[in-house]
Amino acid sequence: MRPTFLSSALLCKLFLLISASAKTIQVDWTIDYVQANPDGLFDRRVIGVNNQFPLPRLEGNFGDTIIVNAKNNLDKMTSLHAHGLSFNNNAFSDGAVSVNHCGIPPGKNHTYKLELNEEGTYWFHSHTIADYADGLRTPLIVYPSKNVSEIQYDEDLVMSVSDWYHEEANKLASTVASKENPGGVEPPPNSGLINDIPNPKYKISPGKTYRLRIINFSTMGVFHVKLDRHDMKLVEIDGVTVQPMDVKSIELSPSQRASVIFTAKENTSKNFYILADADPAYYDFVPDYLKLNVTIPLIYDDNSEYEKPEDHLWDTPNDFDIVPLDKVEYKEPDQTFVFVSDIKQLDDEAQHGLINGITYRPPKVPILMSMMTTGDNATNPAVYGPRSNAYVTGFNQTIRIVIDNRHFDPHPFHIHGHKFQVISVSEEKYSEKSKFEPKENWNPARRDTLNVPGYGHAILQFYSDNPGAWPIHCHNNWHMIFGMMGVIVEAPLEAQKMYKFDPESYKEMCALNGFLTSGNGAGREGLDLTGAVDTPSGINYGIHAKGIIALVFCIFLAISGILSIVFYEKQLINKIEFEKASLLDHTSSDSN
Ligand SMILES: *[C@@H]1O[C@H](CO)[C@@H](O)[C@H](O)[C@H]1NC(C)=O
Ligand SMILES: *[C@@H]1O[C@H](CO)[C@@H](O)[C@H](O)[C@H]1NC(C)=O
Ligand SMILES: *[C@@H]1O[C@H](CO)[C@@H](O)[C@H](O)[C@H]1NC(C)=O
Ligand SMILES: *[C@@H]1O[C@H](CO)[C@@H](O)[C@H](O)[C@H]1NC(C)=O
Ligand SMILES: *[C@@H]1O[C@H](CO)[C@@H](O)[C@H](O)[C@H]1NC(C)=O
Ligand SMILES: *[C@@H]1O[C@H](CO)[C@@H](O)[C@H](O)[C@H]1NC(C)=O
Ligand SMILES: *[C@@H]1O[C@H](CO)[C@@H](O)[C@H](O)[C@H]1NC(C)=O
Ligand SMILES: [Cu+2]
Repeated sequence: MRPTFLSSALLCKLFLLISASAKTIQVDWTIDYVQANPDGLFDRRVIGVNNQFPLPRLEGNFGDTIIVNAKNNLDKMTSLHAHGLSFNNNAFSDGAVSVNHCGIPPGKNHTYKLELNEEGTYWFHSHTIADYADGLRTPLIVYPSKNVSEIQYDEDLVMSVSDWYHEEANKLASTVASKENPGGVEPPPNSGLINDIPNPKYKISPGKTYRLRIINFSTMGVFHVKLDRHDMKLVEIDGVTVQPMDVKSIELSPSQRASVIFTAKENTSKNFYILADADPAYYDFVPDYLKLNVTIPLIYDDNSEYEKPEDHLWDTPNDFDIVPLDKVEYKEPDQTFVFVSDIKQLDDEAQHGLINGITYRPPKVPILMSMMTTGDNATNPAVYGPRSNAYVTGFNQTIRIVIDNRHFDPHPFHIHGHKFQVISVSEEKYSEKSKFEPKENWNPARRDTLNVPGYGHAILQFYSDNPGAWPIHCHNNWHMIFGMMGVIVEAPLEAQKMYKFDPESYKEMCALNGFLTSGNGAGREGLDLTGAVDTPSGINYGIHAKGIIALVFCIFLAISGILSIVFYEKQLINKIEFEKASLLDHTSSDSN
């Protein structure tokens, strides 16, 4: 195409602007265990970087590239993933073990390349078992290329919220999976953490305008955040800049982000609090020691007194009222997938996270590598192996995904590689007749993580312009460990043209983590899947009648070994009753 004089001049100017300032930022990270006491209550071993915890923050401007040269000094495999970045043209750096990567073996190095082509608030975390719950996570901030008139502010503030365990979450992941935990209950955290430190506080200056970027690092907790007695305007969700909207409170599910703008008061005679309340409805049970409501000082003057906070009404904006600043109009889908998500028992007498009846098990060859090495057969989902939950899309298509949640737990679903449009979220059971009304000129909210209500459903859409292999999984880390994951195999034939892939160059590193680097899901040619990972399968309802359920929360993501848990049905029923009760409690306290 020959650009016109005007547009080429413009493009040239833009390019010069970006390239003049675009930098490559190199960081050296040695990942290792360190001692830390992040909640001020308990000293423990955590996963840190360069002998530090919390981790160094990653930040850059739009157009920059961050190169992370990571050395794994742990005694086990680990990995790193930049949550929310699209990795367009860069799918091998997404870091999801068994999907587009093999993970970093102990003692080895790997270099991740993060191209900052999307501005906003992201986070960088491990994608291996419970490593991120044990500390391997940090904010990743991409500062805007230009200041839009709607969103003006003087300074950035960053706040992470998360739940925290005193026991190592990686150990919990294996005891959750043993006879020692007969209830099969997801372990409740010991505390809530802000910024991964004991006594976080924010010092602000009168009259200044701030952008507070909030990131939810939680394993399972949902938080409601409010700046007491300050007006908040929502301007970003999950890396998508939105038309400013007045909000009273912000709810964040695990891995979601939001930015709010607020202006500090002119008067420094009082200090205030930021309130971050964990929602008890999302825990199996709330132990006495768990402090749900955390307050963080918002300091104008160290000598001023604190104003007692007003009641915090959890009044979060609805995704359907949020409008992205850049318009992407709603389209009818070209291809639709329905994902029935559930947690059920399979023929190994164990309980698993399921998508369309299949629990994800890592294939012998990471899916992106099969995609690159199976020629035309890459468009056949069977090629990726029987437990890979692979769904193949075309190129440049509008893809619709329906998540039909058949379980009582809500699931915060996350897709790699895309910011999807939120088309519908409903507490009602999904059926073919489930309807939503597309609005005229609709510019639906876009985000990368969406909470799908218990026994409800959600509909989301994205445009398949990013060839690669992208996990779609529940970001409740326990559920992900249970295998609640599928993989979008996006435009495989385009991916083959786009990437040069040499299986040899990955062979050594992958072999150390138990992976092959070419062929189908079994590492063979064509559709010969002899020896592929092919268990467990079948839903065994018979066991219920016998009164005993064995719950094996099977592996996930290339972690070797099976996490298993055995428990009695009675305790499962107790758990369900408990969840119902706490939901009821929550609803009644909310309406007070
Ligand atoms: C491995 O990574 C560490 C930490 O970034 C760095 O200091 C070291 O030089 C790297 N080693 C190699 C062989 O690249
Ligand atoms: C945006 O505005 C802030 C505050 O005035 C300034 O620090 C920043 O450099 C501006 N960014 C750009 C890209 O102009
Ligand atoms: C973070 O996600 C957890 C799990 O869904 C949720 O309980 C918590 O409220 C979220 N936090 C925020 C600030 O939204
Ligand atoms: C600052 O606020 C306090 C209490 O809200 C008030 O008593 C005082 O008069 C105010 N001072 C100024 C300079 O406005
Ligand atoms: C936490 O804050 C919410 C909202 O203000 C309130 O309804 C709830 O009772 C508080 N919970 C506790 C345990 O203090
Ligand atoms: C896909 O979309 C891109 C960007 O709009 C365009 O350059 C390309 O020609 C399209 N390819 C196909 C096969 O539709
Ligand atoms: C695709 O699979 C078929 C059936 O196994 C096989 O005959 C064919 O050679 C395969 N094609 C490629 C390109 O591997
Ligand atoms: Cu879930």
